[in-house]
Amino acid sequence: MKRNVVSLLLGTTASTLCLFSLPTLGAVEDVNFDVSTAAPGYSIEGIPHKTKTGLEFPLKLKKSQDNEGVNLYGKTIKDLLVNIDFETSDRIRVKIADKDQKQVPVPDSPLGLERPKLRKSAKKPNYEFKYTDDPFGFQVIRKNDKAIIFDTTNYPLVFEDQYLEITTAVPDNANIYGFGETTLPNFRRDNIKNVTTIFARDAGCPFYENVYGHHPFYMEIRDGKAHGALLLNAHGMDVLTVEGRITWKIIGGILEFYIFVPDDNKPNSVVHSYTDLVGKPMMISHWMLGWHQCRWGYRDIDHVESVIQGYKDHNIPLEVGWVDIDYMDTFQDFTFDPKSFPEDRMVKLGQELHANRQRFVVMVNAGKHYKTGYEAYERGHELDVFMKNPDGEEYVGQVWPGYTVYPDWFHPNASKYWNYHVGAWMERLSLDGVWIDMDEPAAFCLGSCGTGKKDVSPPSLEPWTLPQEVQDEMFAEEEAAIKKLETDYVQDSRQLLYPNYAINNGHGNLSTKTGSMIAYHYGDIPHYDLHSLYGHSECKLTRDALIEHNKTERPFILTRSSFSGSGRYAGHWTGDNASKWEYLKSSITEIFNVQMFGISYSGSDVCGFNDNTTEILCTRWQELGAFYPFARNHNAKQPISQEPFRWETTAEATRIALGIRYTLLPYYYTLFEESNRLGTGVWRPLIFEYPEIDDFLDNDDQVLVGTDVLLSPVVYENETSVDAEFPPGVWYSWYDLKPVDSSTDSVRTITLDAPLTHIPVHVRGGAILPLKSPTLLVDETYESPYSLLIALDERGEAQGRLYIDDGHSLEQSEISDITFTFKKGVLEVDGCFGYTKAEKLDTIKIVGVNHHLGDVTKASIAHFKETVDLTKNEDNVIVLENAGIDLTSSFVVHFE
Ligand SMILES: *[C@@H]1O[C@H](CO)[C@@H](O)[C@H](O)[C@H]1NC(C)=O
Ligand SMILES: *[C@@H]1O[C@H](CO)[C@@H](O)[C@H](O)[C@H]1NC(C)=O
Ligand SMILES: *[C@@H]1O[C@H](CO)[C@@H](O)[C@H](O)[C@H]1NC(C)=O
Ligand SMILES: *[C@@H]1O[C@H](CO)[C@@H](O)[C@H](O)[C@H]1NC(C)=O
Ligand SMILES: *[C@@H]1O[C@H](CO)[C@@H](O)[C@H](O)[C@H]1NC(C)=O
Ligand SMILES: *[C@@H]1O[C@H](CO)[C@@H](O)[C@H](O)[C@H]1NC(C)=O
Ligand SMILES: CC(=O)N[C@H]1CO[C@H](CO)[C@@H](O)[C@@H]1O
Repeated sequence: MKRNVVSLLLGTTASTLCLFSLPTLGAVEDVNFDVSTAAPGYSIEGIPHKTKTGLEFPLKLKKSQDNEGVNLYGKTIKDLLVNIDFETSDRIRVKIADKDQKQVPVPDSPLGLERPKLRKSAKKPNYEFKYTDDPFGFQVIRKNDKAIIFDTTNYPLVFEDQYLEITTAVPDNANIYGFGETTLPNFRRDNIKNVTTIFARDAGCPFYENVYGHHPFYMEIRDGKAHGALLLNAHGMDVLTVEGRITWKIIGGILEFYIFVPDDNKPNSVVHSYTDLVGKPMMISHWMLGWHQCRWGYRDIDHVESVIQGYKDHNIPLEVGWVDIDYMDTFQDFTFDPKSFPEDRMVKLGQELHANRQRFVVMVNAGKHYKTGYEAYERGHELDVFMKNPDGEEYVGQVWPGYTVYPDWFHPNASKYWNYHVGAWMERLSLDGVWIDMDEPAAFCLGSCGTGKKDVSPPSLEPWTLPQEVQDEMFAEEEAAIKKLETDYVQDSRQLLYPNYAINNGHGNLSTKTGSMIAYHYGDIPHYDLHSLYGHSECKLTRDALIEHNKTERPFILTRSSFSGSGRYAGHWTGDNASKWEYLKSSITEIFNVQMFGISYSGSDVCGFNDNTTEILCTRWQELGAFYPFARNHNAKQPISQEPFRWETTAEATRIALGIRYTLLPYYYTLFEESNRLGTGVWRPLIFEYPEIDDFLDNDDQVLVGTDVLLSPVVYENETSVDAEFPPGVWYSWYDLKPVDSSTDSVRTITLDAPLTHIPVHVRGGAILPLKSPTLLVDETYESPYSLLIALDERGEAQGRLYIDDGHSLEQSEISDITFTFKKGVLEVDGCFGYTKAEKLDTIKIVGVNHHLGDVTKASIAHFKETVDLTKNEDNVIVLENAGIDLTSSFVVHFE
């Protein structure tokens, strides 16, 4: 569930109107896109000296007339220290920090980011670093083509306690991707004049505004070559992408840039380098690849059971049953609604799902009811783990149960607290994972919630539904209370509640609808400095708690809020979108971004969260959603039901598309292993695989699953065909195995038929895909023998890979990593065969044989020294059936 406040206004005419208007931010016109030319800048003091890993030198503020350009929005910091670290051959760090170390960087801990401990500087870096002394500026130059990929030398550097500004030059019309989290229709950024605000926020996906996660990372593709940069900073910021430059305007912390320059200049390698730093995406279990069903607003447990039955009755795969906050007793974590979701029935539901080899996941929220006698409050209070107000009392927000307190994940007792609650909860319901929500953290207070409200009920559980005058009054009261706390108790010299530089935050004031900026974390650090790390740190502690509970299973966590590196702990859904065509389309962009941020297990709510879906929209969405790395249909409370079996066309389209997904399970799983090892996304934009092809720079309508499967979905209303772009080479339709076109050396745009229940899917000539025979369940599908689809390229060759392990254990003692190579009529199967459980390969299908293997009728399997007949039931395709080969050692098959 979840969602922002605007979404709850659905059903009123006023908000319905606003749902259709794209940018809702009144403040956009107020954004100052200029750079601060008045700022005096800094110069290097003395001679830079070498460190073990690079260079270090102090900077001093330059003199300016009458201090002009000083204290623009905060207090100018005069003395800085620069560290340049040549960390690896493809990564350089440029850190500009205040000499006194008063500014709060991202903590060097798993709750922030564990920085690598390096002893020496990279031997042969792919980059050069240059700087100017007066004023100080720097450049990073890519060695292999001398391109200046980062260049601050012609722009001001501003370093104040609450305002930092830095700019890099980029080419006009630069191809920039990333910066988030924000919901965008297009993957390639608007680089003419745009702002991306980065600050974790509970908001139902308004386009162009900041939403749940904080990811100050981008990639640029220039002349077919890619590089990337992360500004590791957790403070609120505006990133201005303007013709010729990128400007960061940040309200705190330090400037800590990591610039990624892989030697092969490939986009995927940039993601690889980035995730070397922030952490690789978590490895998933087989079952997590199955289809998930959820809804906020299931009336009672019978309703949930009827939905699960509905899937069965319509022969649609369902792997995981989910329950949103509805099951809770007055929305309190770790409780049961005694009437609609009694504990015994919930326990039984978990047991039934397991008996049917399905899985069970429920929601847990961040805020805990501030109520005497409520266990999750009392225990946390005893351990003293909740965030504090400046007066030392527990900080109070408001979420679904009423007034709430918030665990401070930075507190030393937090893991003790969380391990207990999460562990006990998993045990009690025999859950397979948890869904953590409202972890921005969300709070419903209109201004900011106050202090001392234990056992008190708020004026309304949904304050945004009150008449505007009442809301205004509450806002004023809340603001007054928080201001008083600030005046009476806060020692900080900064303006934490209302910093002078107002980032373009969608909710306006920073504390609105989230934790107060003057709530405190352990070590007296104001929320102002850690806000965007709340969800990330909760993910880390939740993962620890799940592992503590079951030390052998891969944990399952789905989170709404995230930070750079959260992908190592959790998956992410893109939040509370709406059942609208724009959101079906933008889900592609969002998933591309999130994949690039290192969160491979990600998807959007299929058929849309808010608003009524339609049969056609839901059908198209199911078709595409069936291929999301994380695939779940999820709905809000008010809209009409949208499970895929509600309409026969939707059911039919879903059966077809999920049939393909389940067939591709070994391919997906192999991609997830690669992602876990290298960082690369499971879903990729075409430009990531074909960076030299300019046509793909702004293609965000089509999706590559890995390198070999191309989706060309219908994402526009009423369309029944797709103009799909195909990279050079042969591409075969998944359905009839016919090549799309014979031209092989250029990009082709081909109009594909896409009647309502059909999503065009193509396989790359040159690929070998490991497949299974689909059933309604993942485990059962996995029990079927493997088959191979060999799609020949124009030379009659193909390659592929298959990763096998037990599919669920955290540590694997046996794995197989198998490579398939097809050349000149011979299939060679090689690699490592550590997984000893017998895995059969039964069918080998070769596609595109006419030019290469036209007359072949027999195959001999060297390993078995026998010859088998081939069938040729379709033009251009030959099939070897009932091969019965054990995938436990290398072998060769000759097609004669
Ligand atoms: C950002 O770009 C989009 C798409 O071009 C545009 O609709 C939006 O208004 C721009 N935002 C600003 C602040 O200019
Ligand atoms: C952790 O909890 C214990 C037990 O309640 C308490 O005595 C201790 O003060 C807590 N630690 C901190 C750092 O608050
Ligand atoms: C932010 O807070 C200030 C001070 O209380 C108030 O005047 C202003 O209206 C608030 N802005 C928004 C967008 O809520
Ligand atoms: C961990 O989970 C697996 C799979 O559900 C189960 O088989 C195993 O018994 C669990 N281990 C413990 C210690 O609970
Ligand atoms: C959704 O559909 C229901 C049932 O047809 C209708 O009552 C409701 O008003 C619709 N909601 C919206 C926001 O259109
Ligand atoms: C789609 O078709 C319906 C029914 O003919 C029509 O009402 C709607 O406006 C069309 N939508 C678009 C985007 O053309
Ligand atoms: C629930 C919902 O629709 N949320 C947002 C969806 O996007 C529109 C358009 O950007 C916003 O106005 C809504 O608030």
